Amino acid sequence: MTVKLTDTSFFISSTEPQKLPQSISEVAFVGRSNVGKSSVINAICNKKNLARTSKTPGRTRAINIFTPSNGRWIVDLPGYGFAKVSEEEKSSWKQMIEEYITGRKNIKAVYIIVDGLVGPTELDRVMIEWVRAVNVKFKIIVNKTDRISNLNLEKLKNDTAENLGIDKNLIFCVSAKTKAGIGNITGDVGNLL
Ligand SMILES: Nc1nc2c(ncn2[C@@H]2O[C@H](COP(=O)(O)OP(=O)(O)OP(=O)(O)O)[C@@H](O)[C@H]2O)c(=O)[nH]1
Ligand SMILES: [Mg+2]
Repeated sequence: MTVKLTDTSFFISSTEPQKLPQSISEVAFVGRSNVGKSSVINAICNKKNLARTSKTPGRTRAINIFTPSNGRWIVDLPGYGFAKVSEEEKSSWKQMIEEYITGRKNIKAVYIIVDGLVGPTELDRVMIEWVRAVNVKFKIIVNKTDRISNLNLEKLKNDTAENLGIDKNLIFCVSAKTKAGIGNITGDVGNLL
């Protein structure tokens, strides 16, 4: 069975992951601040303003949960690595993200979004290592491909796979702006949920 994402609506927002109920199934989106987590969620659900997006990094400050169908969750997490946030706030976000991910029985995958123009950063590697260590499945989304001149999707996928030392099949190259490649994520999320 594949879950359709077109009727996704906002469910709840929380900064206390330990108080969240369990879901039937869920997927979460993580990544550095401003890489387009909220934009990708809007794109896969084909909705403009489901998740709040912003030009200013640090927009999403809580765990925001959306649901395409009762008990099935799409989870937008705050971004990591935003320099302008105080150390205290950074560490509280880190704790919130880690507590959330480790507390979920039915999490099917974490999508780690990286910036197509910047490429994977040290923080992204740390995140990958961490989700591996806690035994949660992950996939990589390379977003903002519209900003890459002379885009060669096959090469981008190969280079990213090599760079991160992971299987090519775990990588999606997309643009939340133009919607290029977004259907593949919609399908993948629908299948996982
Ligand atoms: N060119 C381009 N811009 C994008 C794309 N996706 C997102 N953006 C822009 O990037 C900025 C950040 O997008 P968000 O979706 O708010 O990013 P986020 O990762 O949720 O950010 P935080 O919640 O602050 O961590 C916005 O100005 C978006 O319009 C894309 O595919 N291409
Ligand atoms: Mg966001």
